[in-house]
Amino acid sequence: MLALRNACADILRGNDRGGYTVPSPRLYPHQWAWDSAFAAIGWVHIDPERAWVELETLMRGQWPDGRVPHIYFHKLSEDYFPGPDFWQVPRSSSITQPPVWASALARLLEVTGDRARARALLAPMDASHRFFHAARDPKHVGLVAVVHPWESGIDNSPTWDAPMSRVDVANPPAFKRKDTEVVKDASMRPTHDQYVRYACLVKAIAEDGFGPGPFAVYDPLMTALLARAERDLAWCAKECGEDTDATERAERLEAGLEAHLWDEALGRYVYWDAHADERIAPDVVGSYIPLWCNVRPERRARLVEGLRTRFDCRYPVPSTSPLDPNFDPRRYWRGPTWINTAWLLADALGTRLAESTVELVERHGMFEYFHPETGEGLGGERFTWTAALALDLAMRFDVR
Ligand code: 9WN
Repeated sequence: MLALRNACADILRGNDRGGYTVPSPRLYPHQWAWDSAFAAIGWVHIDPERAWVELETLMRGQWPDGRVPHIYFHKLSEDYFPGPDFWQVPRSSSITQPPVWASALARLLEVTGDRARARALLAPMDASHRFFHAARDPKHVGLVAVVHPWESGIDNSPTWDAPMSRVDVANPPAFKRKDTEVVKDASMRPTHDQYVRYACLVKAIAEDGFGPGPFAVYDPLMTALLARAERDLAWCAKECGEDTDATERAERLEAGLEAHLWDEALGRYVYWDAHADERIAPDVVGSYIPLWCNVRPERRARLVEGLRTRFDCRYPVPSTSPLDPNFDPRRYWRGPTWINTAWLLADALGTRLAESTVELVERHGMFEYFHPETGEGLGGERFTWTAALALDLAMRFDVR
């Protein structure tokens, strides 16, 4: 445990840029939203003061409409595509990311008991949640839609193939990728065609006044993370003696998930393209993430069964089921195992998942993602959330 703790501390300290932690020094050299929340969960075990600073810095990038941008560019440099010019925003991207920051806040408050510091973050976090209800639910059904695959956090999942094929690519903006200069094996990253579509969507979102743009897909992962974050925010507010209607908002999301995204025949949650009015159902890990929030017991049992039978491999949980025709074990979000989704499922799946996740990291290193059978480390190196969340699993599940 001490060796793991030291290795994780080394990654977090090495990726600290003074108030924020970059996800990976060469591949992702800025501040990403959900990465920062995961980093805070790791920092708590190493330096709780630094964990608070991580969340405070994250919320300083918030837009007046409440959105927490998915990337904040503290430094203006040419080391990442797309940079702020491409987003047409001075310092940030224009989309958001899965909201785990209030869940990180709850953890910090629980560990440190620092109510004053937590209280100062309640209003910005509340506003960040309201943004999703106001701007990411075009049909007003009590769910969260993503307006770009990058907003979903599981960016290159096969889920996006059908809606992305409908994106207008008639006038693509010029761009030069940086990711394939860092990750030399292009088979681990999205294709050129996918990047053209990502870029066209960024442009369309800017043309829509940073409104939703042409893409809107209701997402069980986003909805579940917000539902859980609303409950965690309600708990923090109560601890701090403040009022909030986060519990009512959580209930609305939980009801939305059950009413619109559950597929009884498949036994999992599915995605819903709001514009094409089409359900999207490749067998991907996001469909099971509602285990992280409050779902009905009989549905929990079916989700757990699905993960055990269709996602079985040496190092679970692969991002796409090995039984799904889209499974690709080395390409970004189309098959590899990621530590953050394992962490989100660990409470539901138990100690064995925590143990195999810690073993994966100890044997193969702090990579961005991993081959689910061989454990080969893939993508970016010295990856922050891999270190932060493996440490958290080791501590909470007492993995030795
Ligand atoms: C685009 C930073 C981010 C993660 C995402 C992951 C990847 C970016 C990219 O890296 O996305 O946001 O350039 O590929 O998919 O979940 O937050 O680690």
